[in-house]
Amino acid sequence: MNDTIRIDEAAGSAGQAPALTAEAFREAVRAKLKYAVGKDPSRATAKDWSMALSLAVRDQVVERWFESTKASHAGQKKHVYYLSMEFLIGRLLNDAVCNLGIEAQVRTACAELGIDYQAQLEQESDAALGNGGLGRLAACFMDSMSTLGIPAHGYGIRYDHGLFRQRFHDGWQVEEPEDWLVSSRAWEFERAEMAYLVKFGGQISFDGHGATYWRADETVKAVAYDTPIAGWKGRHVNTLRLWASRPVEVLDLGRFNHGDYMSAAEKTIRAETISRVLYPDDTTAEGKELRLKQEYFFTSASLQDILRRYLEDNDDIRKLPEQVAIQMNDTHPAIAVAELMRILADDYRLTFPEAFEITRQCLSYTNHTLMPEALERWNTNLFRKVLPRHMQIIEWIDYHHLAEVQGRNLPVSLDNIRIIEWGSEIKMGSLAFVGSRRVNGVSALHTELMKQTVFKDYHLLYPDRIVNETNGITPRRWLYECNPGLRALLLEAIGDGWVDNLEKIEDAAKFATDASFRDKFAAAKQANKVRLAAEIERRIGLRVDPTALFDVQIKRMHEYKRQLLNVLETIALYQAIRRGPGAEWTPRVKIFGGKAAPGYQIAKRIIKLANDVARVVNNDPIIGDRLKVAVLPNYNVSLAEVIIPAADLSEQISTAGMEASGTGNMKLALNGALTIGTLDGANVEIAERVGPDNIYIFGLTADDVAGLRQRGYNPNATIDSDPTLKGAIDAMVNGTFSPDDHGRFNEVADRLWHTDWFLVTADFQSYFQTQRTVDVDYRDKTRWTERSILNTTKVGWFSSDRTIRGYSKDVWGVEPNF
Ligand code: GPW
Repeated sequence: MNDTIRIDEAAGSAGQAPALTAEAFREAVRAKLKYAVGKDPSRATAKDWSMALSLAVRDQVVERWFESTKASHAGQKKHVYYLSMEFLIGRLLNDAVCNLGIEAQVRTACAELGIDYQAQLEQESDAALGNGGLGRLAACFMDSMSTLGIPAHGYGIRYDHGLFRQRFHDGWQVEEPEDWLVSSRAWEFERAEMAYLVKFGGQISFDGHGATYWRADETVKAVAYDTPIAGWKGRHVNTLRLWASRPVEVLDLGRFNHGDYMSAAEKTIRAETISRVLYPDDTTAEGKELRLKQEYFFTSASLQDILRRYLEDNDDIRKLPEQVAIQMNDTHPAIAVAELMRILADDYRLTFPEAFEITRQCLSYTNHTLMPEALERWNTNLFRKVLPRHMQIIEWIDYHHLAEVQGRNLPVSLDNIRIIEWGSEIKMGSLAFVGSRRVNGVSALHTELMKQTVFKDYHLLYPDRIVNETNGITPRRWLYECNPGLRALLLEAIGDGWVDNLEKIEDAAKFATDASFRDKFAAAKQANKVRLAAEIERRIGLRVDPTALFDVQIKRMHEYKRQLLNVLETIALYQAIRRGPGAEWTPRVKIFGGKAAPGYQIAKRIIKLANDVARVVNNDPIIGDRLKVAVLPNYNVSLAEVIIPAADLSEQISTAGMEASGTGNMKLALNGALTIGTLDGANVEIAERVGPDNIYIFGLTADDVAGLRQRGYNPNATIDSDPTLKGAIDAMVNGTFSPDDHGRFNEVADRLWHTDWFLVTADFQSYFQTQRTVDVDYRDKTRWTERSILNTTKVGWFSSDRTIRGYSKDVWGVEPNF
């Protein structure tokens, strides 16, 4: 049965989305339900329909995918490879439908089949193969590379279990395994024949004639799973290739036949463990053996695949850099430096100096943090045990690099540029830097700090290597798809040029003073808030007033992101309202969402604090609708898609100098939220673009923070001199929010009193005052909407399309096709 759909070839060749009729699509879904899912309509569950629908849409994507692959081969252009431990993709059905421009037909077909499109979308599980910003950035980049027609592959790990599901039990975070594969399989193709061997451990020997042998003591097979990623209008489709780890032999038959069933399966379990789970730590490096194996596993398989593809059309391995640009998303794939050298030297018999030259022309490295606890270091003993050959290669690189530098007579400290520190730890950031063509930061401020701090000496040695590529977000998912109300308004006002050229959204800035546009803009926001209010009630049973100010902080729970500052302000506001309920208050709903790493005790306690505060505030009859606190469990991409369009105020309140960029800040501003934030990461650039009247900046600058920390900050005096702050901290420890356990937050308070490394107390007053200005400003609805429109229309520069154009030019040396 041929159940693919005839596409209008004339339209297709013009680079436009081919026409697809609703009837043809409806029949395709019917056929999928019957022949691929194996169900009769009368028996089909919602999941069955959703699968049939996804498979029918997938066929549409596959058509363009083949064309793109053929065109890339024929074009013989340089190919981009994006290596990332994390891809936080989220759901794919609506994304594919919107990118292909077939939403109308799909909706009509669904209606005719008697199924609800929206409900179908919610059947799909959220592919959470990432922790937070870094993984979501990789997903936005995949979207943009397809949209720009850049031939590219994303490479990562096909974890059986992505990021844990978060539940609250009595306000405490509880982690549960998630099972995305149960319903997301519709989008991937297993490539059983695309498999590579990856070795670990063992011994190295030399034959005396220049050949090196690595006799490993463990070998696993990396099997490819491909997901097509369609760009805007389906003009180009790239591949996300994720590797699953499998045993080389399925079963130890010898042991099995001896009745030793358990140990017969042992190798299988050992091998499959490598791609079993995503490490749930965000911006903290854990020096665990399994993590190292995961990093090497996907990097090695990806490099083997890259070289195989290169050699299909080329025969001179030395010309690899002309065809191949490999991006390392942070240091997680930094072992690529040693692995590519190993392959070139040991398999292709190039000398180390030759191999090193080629390697550093192919690879580039993106740094996403300067926080010491996040910079990966590997113990040399562990490393030598798992990757003995790579240890030798890294020792060679370190030695030769130092020798090269010593000859240059520059004022750098050799200790600062060593890759192997004290002979006992490998600094992966240093390895990545030395092995790269370009190294980039992710916002202007962050790149500047890279040059001044962590990579200071390297920057002296290689002044052209560090470049800035400020992060961006895809306007397809983060406006067109998640905010249909605003999308429709923009389409009506300025057409659709902004969808793949987001700076055009500025054409709508002139409507900020147009009363009728403003009303429609406000109405779209209001509808989104009603939708979110319903979701809040559904999830946590809390009723909120959808006309209140929606104040949103959604991101991983981390001390440096300072959810605690927000909670303290909530407490202080609660106390103020209680003292004077008759005053003029601006009704507010504080919305929190975010997971804490399972081992991050203090972050988990702050979640508990937020929940305890929420319980007390939400049930206090004196407070009523003046203040509500909604702590939403299991924040993920899909929940973000509901929260972001509904936000009025975006909390970006990290300690200045600590958030490399942030990307939630961009998503919220694009959807019309005003930012309250510090001059940190990309907030600085957002402020430049929206202008000082349309953003609330408060607190210490990165320079202030550095100075204060150097002088030694004493929070005591600050707390004692600010009764509002002191009142809030006191309430935290006197049992107001934890009557069952007065001591529950003692440790949190002690940290504030004694060290306060993240300078929560230092910024409190400025933050609290700024929030009161927000209260007053929000009451002027006309003016607020005007400023909200100016946020939406002035942040077009933060499209990930712009970011990818930057990488193409400054880092990869490729030319976008669109
Ligand atoms: F530690 N980021 C993240 F730098 O989400 F590797 N996970 C991580 O493990 C790291 C960084 C790492 C984030 C940054 O914290 C955020 O500021 C940035 O916007 C994002 O990466 C994308 O660049």
